[in-house]
Amino acid sequence: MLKAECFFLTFTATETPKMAFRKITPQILEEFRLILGEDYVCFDDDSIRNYGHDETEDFNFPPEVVLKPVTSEEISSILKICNKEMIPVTPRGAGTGLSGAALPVFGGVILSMERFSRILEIDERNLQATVEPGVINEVFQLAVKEKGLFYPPDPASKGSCFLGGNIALSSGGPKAVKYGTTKEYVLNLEVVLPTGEIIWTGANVLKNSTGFNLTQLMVGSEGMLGVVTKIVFRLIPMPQKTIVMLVPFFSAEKACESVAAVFKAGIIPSAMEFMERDAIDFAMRFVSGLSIPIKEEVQAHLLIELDGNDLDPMMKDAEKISEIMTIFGSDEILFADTEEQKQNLWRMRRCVGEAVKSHSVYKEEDTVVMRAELPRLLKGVKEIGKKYGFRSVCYGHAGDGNLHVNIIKGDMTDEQWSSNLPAGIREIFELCVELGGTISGEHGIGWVQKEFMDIVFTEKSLQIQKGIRDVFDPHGIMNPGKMFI
Ligand code: 2HG
Ligand code: ZN
Repeated sequence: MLKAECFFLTFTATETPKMAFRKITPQILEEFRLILGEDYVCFDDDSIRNYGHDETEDFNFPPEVVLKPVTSEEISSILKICNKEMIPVTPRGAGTGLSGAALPVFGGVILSMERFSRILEIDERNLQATVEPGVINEVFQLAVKEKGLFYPPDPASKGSCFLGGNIALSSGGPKAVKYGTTKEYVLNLEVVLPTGEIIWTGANVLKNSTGFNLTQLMVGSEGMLGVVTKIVFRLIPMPQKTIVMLVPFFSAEKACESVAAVFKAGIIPSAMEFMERDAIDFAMRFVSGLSIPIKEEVQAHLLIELDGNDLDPMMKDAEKISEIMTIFGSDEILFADTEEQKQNLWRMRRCVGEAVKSHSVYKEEDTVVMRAELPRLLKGVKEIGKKYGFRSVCYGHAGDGNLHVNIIKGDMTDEQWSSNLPAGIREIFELCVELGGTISGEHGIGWVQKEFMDIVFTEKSLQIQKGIRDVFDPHGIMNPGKMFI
């Protein structure tokens, strides 16, 4: 027994082994019921199954219990118990994540933020809003749009993802190329720490040079440093007009090459998306009523959007873009004439991820490089695929240099899939770093990418990141098993 105890003592919190955690006892369950009420302490089969997965491959890890708090104080009481009793806690938003960040890999508590669903204030005087983390992204966008205001971050899952999850993963989406990602809009956060204290990380101001930036440290921390319970966002005025164009190319690499040329010409589109031929084919088959004529020899498309309030300069930019596209061998450009046509083109782009994944076992990589290196990244991905025998479908936010690489199992054997793939993925990520990039642009590290963190960070850098986590979470109970091996 002594040896076992010594074994526990040699581990630091960031390497918390499963055996360091304890099971939830009936007494602890009773304490949770006293805090939340019977209805919000769930361990029925459906809850255990439904809250054991997110949108990452087919992983499912059963939690011991699903807790549904509605106040910061309730969360504080829960975390104090879990911290004392060494019970792992996985905070969960809508479960739309793609890197396994919300998987309860050590069982324990799923802390669902679904009841934190209030928009607390839209401050039109200061162009700010205070919301709870369980508000759906698009619900918030539409609420501020009614007041002529704009919250730009728009992940593909905006119709279902929670703002709290967008904070946890530092989510992006098509509009990031002009407006930036979630982190650019976060001014202040109320956070319940793993040890139960409730803090605000910053202030509701646009400029802040006061102490370390705990607000930005929380963004992208994947629920490992605490539970966000209030968010103060900055907002901007809503642009009134858009132009949307779908540009076909006979070469996918040429499509990628044309991207940097648009920005070099001084134009910043509000979206610049890339879809390989397979991606658009999958999408058109996946969503009914969405079909556009595509020539046999077309290999890729760019979906480009311009926004603003004055059509004249926007049209001039569109003409300039058309000239540039022609230089890179584009075919005839489709301009969406009506709002409905624009919506349809966006519906097609937004369903690509789901459409591609519905076809086969897959591995999704969220690669990102300097924008002008996109052609070399795409070429490299295809060469690595040939070398290891896997097919990929590529699409994503070309304007950000953020390419989603969906590796498709197809007819690879299980043996090939499990033995070849990690080496192939590692080569893709090494290429990203070679091209000035990194291994995740917006989906995060979570459970599925943690083995590749050494490609990007030195041991010292990883040690510092783990040390920061230990300061926030000395017992390693918050979302354990994520981001670091
Ligand atoms: C997108 O850009 C999203 O479509 C989802 O980031 C990507 O599901 C995916 O592969
Ligand atoms: Zn994306």
